[in-house]
Amino acid sequence: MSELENLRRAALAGIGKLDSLRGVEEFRVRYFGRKGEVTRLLRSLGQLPPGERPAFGQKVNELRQELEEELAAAARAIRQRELAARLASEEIDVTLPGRRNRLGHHLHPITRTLYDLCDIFRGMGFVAVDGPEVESDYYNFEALNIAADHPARDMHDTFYLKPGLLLRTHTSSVQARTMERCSSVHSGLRIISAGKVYRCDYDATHTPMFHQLEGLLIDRGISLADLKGTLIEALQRIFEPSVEIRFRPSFFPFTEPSVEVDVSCVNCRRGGCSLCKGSGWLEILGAGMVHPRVLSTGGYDPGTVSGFAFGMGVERMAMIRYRINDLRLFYENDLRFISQF
Ligand code: 2NL
Repeated sequence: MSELENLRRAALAGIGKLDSLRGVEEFRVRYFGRKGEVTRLLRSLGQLPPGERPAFGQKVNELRQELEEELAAAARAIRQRELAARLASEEIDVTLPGRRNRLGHHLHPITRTLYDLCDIFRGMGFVAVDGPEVESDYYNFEALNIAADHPARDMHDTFYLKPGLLLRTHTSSVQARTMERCSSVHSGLRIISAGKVYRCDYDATHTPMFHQLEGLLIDRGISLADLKGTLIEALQRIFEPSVEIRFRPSFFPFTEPSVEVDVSCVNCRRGGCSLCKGSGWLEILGAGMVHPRVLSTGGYDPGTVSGFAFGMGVERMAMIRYRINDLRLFYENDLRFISQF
């Protein structure tokens, strides 16, 4: 009987110290498990003289019932405490104002650059024309004097939809269409065409879709001097009036002669830096006098009129303008990037 009382005291003290459900479970095993202390007492009943068995049995059962009730109460209290702690830590203040969705009012840097470029050329009398992105072989290549065996026609560069139909690889196709449409009406032409172009090329510095802006001017007596004057004026406006400009001989199938135009590095002013890869110059556009064959295909008489044309990549312009070193940033639509412009 005194052993029983000792066990009771120890057990009640143990229950008082419980502070986790795991502890409750360990306690249950220790006292009520197959080798538990209360279980052991019940088993020892058989070793008592038969006369003492009923009274002792009753005491053990009372003890078991008492401990089970205390244990259940302790478990309830622990559960209650854990719930209260969880509710406190996950509390939501429903009176807080919500987070607003940010409105997309910023112009994408490509769009900004495109608009600014168009504004400059419109200010010089050029009219913006538009045309299809799905284009025929004829307007994209043939009308521009790009022979059937020219590398630019290669399947590696051009997305063909079916024979004779493709995604335009440059916006010159729009100018070829405009020449054909307008040559019987006007003796001259002064247009820009800008938009998306597509090339089967994808790496750190090339995306399959990018933007181009091209210009075309046709009139009587147009010379390379007009091309130079126009481009110098435009580039000084796009960058800064003090920008230096360099014309280098080049080749395009649709112009003759052809030039490539460099501007002094806007970052280091020709000192040499990573943007210009140490050269001090940035290659910015290609241009030239319209090839006589392109003029006559467009319906103009190369004996009467001449013209110049130029083309530039808008992504490249935007990268130089905003000092962006990774082309991919333009296409990820990350508001943290877009919002800076
Ligand atoms: C470049 C070079 C160029 C043209 C585009 C053109 C258009 C017609 C007739 C003649 Cl319809 N030329 N466009 C001329 C020279 C260069 O672009 O590097 N573009 C990114």
